[in-house]
Formats: sequence, structure tokens, C-alpha cells
Amino acid sequence: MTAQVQACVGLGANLGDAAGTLRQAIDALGSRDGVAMRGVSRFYRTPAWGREDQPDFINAVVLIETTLPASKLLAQLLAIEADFGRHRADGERWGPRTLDLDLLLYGDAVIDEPGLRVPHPHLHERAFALVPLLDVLPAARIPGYGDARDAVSVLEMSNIQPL
Ligand code: PH2
Ligand code: MG
Ligand code: MG
Repeated sequence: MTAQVQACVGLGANLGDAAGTLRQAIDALGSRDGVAMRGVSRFYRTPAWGREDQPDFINAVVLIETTLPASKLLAQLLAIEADFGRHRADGERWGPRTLDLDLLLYGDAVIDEPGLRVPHPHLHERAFALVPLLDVLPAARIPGYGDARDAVSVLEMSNIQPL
């Protein structure tokens, strides 16, 4: 039997029917070979981080168990983004998007390869990812940083609103 790794995937969208897109993306991810859906966070409305001149996001996090190596899991996430017609309204970093799937945690692995950095390099500073992460994994640890709960405790959370 192949080892199962617990992984957390962040979902975000702020174009079109964002909540509907997230629901469909969760179904799509759970039905991929080698992926078992173990938990789905609440959905949150969150103000755009990084670039504020864009619509609010809907954010969520799922907990999965997977037999896929991290690089293969990432490839699946990118394929699902493409299936949902991901496009950026412009070429800019942190701009609006129809669907963004980010590999936040992959077991306790620390990976730093081109295109694949785990834990997600901004996870510890983003309440829109940490708050839903704690829904699915209340004891989440961010390798290299510590407890997710401690990371979120110093962030503004009042604007992370469950739907
Ligand atoms: N994603 C970004 C940039 N800014 N802001 C919020 N609230 N939610 C996101 O998912 C998000 C963001 C880049 O991936
Ligand atoms: Mg992202
Ligand atoms: Mg992304």
C-alpha cells in the first residue's frame, strides 16, 4: 500500500460565481485518483490581500489524504484550475481570478523547488488561508514557523467573515 499523506489545499476565487466554483472544484479534487477528501472548511468572504482594488474573495481550505507525490498533486491542482477556465483579468500578480488552488501543507514536508514551495510561502501571514485551515486542522503546524493558531493570533481576523 502506498503511504497516505495529509495535505491541505487553499481555494480562492473572486470572479463570477466564486462560491459555486469553489464547490465544484472541491468535487473535482475529491474525485481525482489518489485523492481522498477528508474535510472542507467553511467558506469565507475575505478582503483582497496584496492588491486591494479588486472584489472580495471567497476562500476555503480542504484537508485531503493523498498517495500522490507533492509535484503530482500540484499538477492536478493546476489541471483543475485550467478546467475551470482560470484566467486573470490582467497579467498582474495577486490580481482577480476565477479559481486559485494553492498547496498549503503537504504532511510536514518542506519543499523549495521552482513552482513548488511548501508550506505555501505566505501561509503564515494570511488570515484568509489560516482561518479556514484551522477549521479542517485545528492543530495545524506550519513547518519552519510553528502552530497555525499562533500565526493567526497576531493577524487581523475581524474581516474574515464566514458565509
Ligand atoms: N489570493 C491572492 C492574492 N490575494 N486575497 C484574498 N482575500 N484571498 C486570496 O485567495 C488571495 C488574495 C493570490 O493568490
Ligand atoms: Mg493564491
Ligand atoms: Mg496559486
